Amino acid sequence: MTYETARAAFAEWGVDTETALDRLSHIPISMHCWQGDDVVGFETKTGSSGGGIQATGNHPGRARTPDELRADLEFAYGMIPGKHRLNLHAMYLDTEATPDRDEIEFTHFEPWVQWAAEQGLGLDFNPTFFAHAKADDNLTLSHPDAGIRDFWIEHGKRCREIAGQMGAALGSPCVNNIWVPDGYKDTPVDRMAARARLEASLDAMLAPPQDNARMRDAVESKLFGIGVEACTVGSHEFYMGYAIRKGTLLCLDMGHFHPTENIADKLSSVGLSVDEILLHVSRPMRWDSDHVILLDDSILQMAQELVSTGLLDRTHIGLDFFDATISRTAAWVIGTRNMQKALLRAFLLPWDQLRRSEDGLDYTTRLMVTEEYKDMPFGPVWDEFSARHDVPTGRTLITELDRYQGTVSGRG
Ligand code: RNT
Ligand code: ZN
Repeated sequence: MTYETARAAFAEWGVDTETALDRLSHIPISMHCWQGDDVVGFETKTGSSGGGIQATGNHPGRARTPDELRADLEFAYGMIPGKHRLNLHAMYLDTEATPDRDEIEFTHFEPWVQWAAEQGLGLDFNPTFFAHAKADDNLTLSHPDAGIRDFWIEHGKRCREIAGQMGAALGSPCVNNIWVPDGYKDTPVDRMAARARLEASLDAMLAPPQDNARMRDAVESKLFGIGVEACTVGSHEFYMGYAIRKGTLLCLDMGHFHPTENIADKLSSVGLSVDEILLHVSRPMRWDSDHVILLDDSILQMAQELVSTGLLDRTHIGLDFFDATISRTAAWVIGTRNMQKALLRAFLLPWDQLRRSEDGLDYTTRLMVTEEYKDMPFGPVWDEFSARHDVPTGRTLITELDRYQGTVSGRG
């Protein structure tokens, strides 16, 4: 089917595909660097990630240096329509120097900033509170030892400063997302003390004022992780309260809730209380497993909520998955495009009719429309979007992904 035929089919429902294509081209997705190297980073002394984060698999082609990671990213962005962002973690510094986490500076990230400017990418940032000897107890900002807390507070402060400079250099606010692994394997006796320490550390870290036009802080909650099954200090309630009281962004990671909770359903509630939301779009399988996102119901519902609530303008869409059993570049491309495809489908829904049915308590029509709509020709509209952005689809895309993987398979 041609794009023109598909366009006419949507027009019959009162939907303009051109408007949808235009809206989609203005939505940057923040692609996470850590899918490219299994969350290892470029520090000289690295241990395992810890904190319940685990990439599994040994597919060839893991990026071992910043240059390899940038080459892989350039290829991936070339297979993804539109202009996007890169989400960097502090442990991905690019420098000959060997600063500890409490010594990092903007200069250690300058090659990334220069490259991002050349590529027309925005940058987002994350302090790295794991994969470090001072995080081995799975306690950082909430550690009972003030010395360890201070070390991490200093790391966090430096990251905020680096994020601000990144945002200033690229003319686009850098979202600095704070996630700490802090928690307990077995039932703690004083949760309040741990949470009070986390709160005080966050307050100290966030005290230096930063310009909203340069950087914005986000806080990310979690339900549990491997090794911290009994209690996560930074729980959803903890951070939701914190974000509301302190005016930070709230980060919702789709793998950080009970498996039967619908994260899409949370947007409208959270959006009433916080100014901006950060998403970590992910696919948990039985636990926070961070599988590559599919074009499945959870992603489609997320996109629909973003569009129907009008929260798209106040939401930063970041991705958070890592699979080391498949081509890492293909993982980026597949996942990022799926997020875009979900948004496109949401833009193409006949919202007026759906809202009218719902407001008139006509749930039959609402159900008939959403189900009949599943047969609509979304594919040709997506192909048109990709063609306009010079990006292949279908079998050509698969050939390209295979070809690139062939060039990196020999990496040791
Ligand atoms: C961990 C969090 C966090 C990390 C990244 C690497 O459970 O989801 O966002 O995945 O910071
Ligand atoms: Zn996350």
